[in-house]
Amino acid sequence: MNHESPFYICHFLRIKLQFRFNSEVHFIGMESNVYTDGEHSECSERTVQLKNPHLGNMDEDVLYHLALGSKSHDLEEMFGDVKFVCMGGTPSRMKTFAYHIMDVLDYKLPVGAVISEITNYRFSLYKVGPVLSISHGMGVPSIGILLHEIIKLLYHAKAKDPVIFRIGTSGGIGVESGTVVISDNAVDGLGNHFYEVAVLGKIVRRPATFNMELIEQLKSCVDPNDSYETVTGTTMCANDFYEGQGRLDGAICDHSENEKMEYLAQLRERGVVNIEMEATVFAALTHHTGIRAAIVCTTLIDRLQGDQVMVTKDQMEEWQRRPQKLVGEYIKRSLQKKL
Ligand code: R2B
Ligand code: URA
Repeated sequence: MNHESPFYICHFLRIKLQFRFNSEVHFIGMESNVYTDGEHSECSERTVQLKNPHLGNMDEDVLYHLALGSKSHDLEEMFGDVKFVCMGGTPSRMKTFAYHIMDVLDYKLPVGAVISEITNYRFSLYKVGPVLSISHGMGVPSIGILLHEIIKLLYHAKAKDPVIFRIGTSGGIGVESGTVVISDNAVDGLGNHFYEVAVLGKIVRRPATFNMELIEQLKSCVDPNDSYETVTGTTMCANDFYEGQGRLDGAICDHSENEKMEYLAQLRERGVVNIEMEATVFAALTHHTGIRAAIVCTTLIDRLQGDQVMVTKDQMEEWQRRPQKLVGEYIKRSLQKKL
């Protein structure tokens, strides 16, 4: 089916964005600096915890980059059923993923309908049943902002025990291009296992930790008939695509080819399988708020072979679908309680 066909154009799931600033938001069940909704914390399924004592004093929480608000929108009505949030770099990939999830969950759109963005102010957001699919842009600051707002969104929506995935692209080290990597560890460009942020002029460090049970569950969803490998390993999160990943092909470069190869070999020895640009903050913010989360990336290049990403459009599309297939399978089994 051509989802973009004019015959299917109708604004399925489109929600008009309105901001109102005059009703009240209540945060219930305040306990030290951890916030849970008392009504829901007794359920077997957990609601999201925020780690911010100030939010309870605010009338409205404006999720500015999502163009949503806790008073202007009925977030519980809109997102209370969310069980999975899937993030990826580009709007088009996340739209494709939304359609993939429709197939996986056997969702049928009414005749004449297409999936449409709920919001596309800074990030493109789609919802298919219990699955949110949202683009995160490039790099730690961009996904960091999105994570703050998505975690608050899940909190306001009273979502039960949601899982967050990043389905992304990366550069591999010593693995064939197109290999899928499930991150079991995240390090920054200095090899630190934490996410570092300057707060009030001081460095605050938060452990970049993944949920091992979730990783094992994902591994169990790997299709043994796949024509490519799916591996587990450490992901290095760089703050740059060029110099920060040791490339020789940026506009500026002060290191030699030998130095680059030595550095990549050292990374490989320490268990780094791939390099991307979001893993530390993703692991740290989800871990700090007690949300299960995982990163599944495809590799677009083996960095031991070169720096330039030279992939045909078809190849790129096929490789990008690989993490989507794995996460889609996880979602299906999870909803069928078959994990
Ligand atoms: C992978 O690809 C992007 C850079 O091209 C970046 O967002 C990442 O993590
Ligand atoms: N994304 C990255 O961050 N690095 C690569 O080499 C490829 C994709």
